Amino acid sequence: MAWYDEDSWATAAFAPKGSTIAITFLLAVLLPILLHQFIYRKATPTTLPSFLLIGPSGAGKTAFLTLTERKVVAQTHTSTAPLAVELLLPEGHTPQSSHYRSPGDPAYERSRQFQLNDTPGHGKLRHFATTQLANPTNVRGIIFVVDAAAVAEEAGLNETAEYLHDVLLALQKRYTGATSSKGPKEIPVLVAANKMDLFTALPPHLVAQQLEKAISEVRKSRAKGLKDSGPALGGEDDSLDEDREWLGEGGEGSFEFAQMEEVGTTVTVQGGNVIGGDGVDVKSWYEWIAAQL
Ligand SMILES: Nc1nc2c(ncn2[C@@H]2O[C@H](COP(=O)(O)OP(=O)(O)OP(=O)(O)O)[C@@H](O)[C@H]2O)c(=O)[nH]1
Ligand SMILES: [Mg+2]
Repeated sequence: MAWYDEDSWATAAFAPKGSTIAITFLLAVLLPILLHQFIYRKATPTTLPSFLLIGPSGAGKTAFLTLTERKVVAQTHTSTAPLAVELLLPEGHTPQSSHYRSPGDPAYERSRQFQLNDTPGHGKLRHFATTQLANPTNVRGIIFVVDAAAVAEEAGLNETAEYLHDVLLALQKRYTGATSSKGPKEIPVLVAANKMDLFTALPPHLVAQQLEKAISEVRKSRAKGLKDSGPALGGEDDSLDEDREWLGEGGEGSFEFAQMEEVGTTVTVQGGNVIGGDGVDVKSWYEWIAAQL
């Protein structure tokens, strides 16, 4: 039977038959639906983009979280356990991905949702933060909260710098240790210089400067510690050099936050205060969060 015969499939496909009309109708209706589902299957995320709140004890992490959640300042206590809260970006800030969407759009509302993960800052409880850092699935950014008044003093500055050094080093290791050729997703860091309402607080640019200086010192002393422990460990110098973890660019120069860009981490320092007599100012932090969403 040739294709042009009267009872061939080609003739049937063009004939005014009931079955032909039914099949054509079904195709016309189902094809766009299936296509839509195929294209948009990934567009609705099942888990929210999250931000990690890290920083030394008493910096104001939990205060910032409660402020964002309840819109009012509340009394906080030293945290002993991590806390994850689903939040909505406050009015007046537009998520980066929704700049061309109108506010009524459901996709716009969805893009405003995010999750804040608070971690305890006490020295003995930092494993909560480190485990989250080691496996940062869905983490869009890290908010490192700093007490800008505490870093004006030597002890506070050193504690903060050591913690920040370890956080940045963890991010660097994750980047350099990645096996995929594309490299892992970039994780930006916001250094939130908190407590700007206090008279003794350093302004943001000084907080950045002091932290860079102190991190340089931490880096130097860590490298020295490794070298000193070399013979005791029985290792050879070469092997030691290889796994030496050096934050930022090699060499003995000073550390700058800009060096982190090479390993996929942009560090931004922004001032603010969660509590204060003259009102709360955390706008620049929300702006930063909006830019990552
Ligand atoms: N003056 C002033 N005090 C603040 C500010 N933010 C937080 N505080 C106070 O700082 C103290 C510590 O704040 P928390 O948010 O509990 O600190 P944390 O970072 O969660 O500390 P841990 O839970 O121990 O890691 C609280 O008494 C807050 O009231 C601020 O902007 N200005
Ligand atoms: Mg806390």
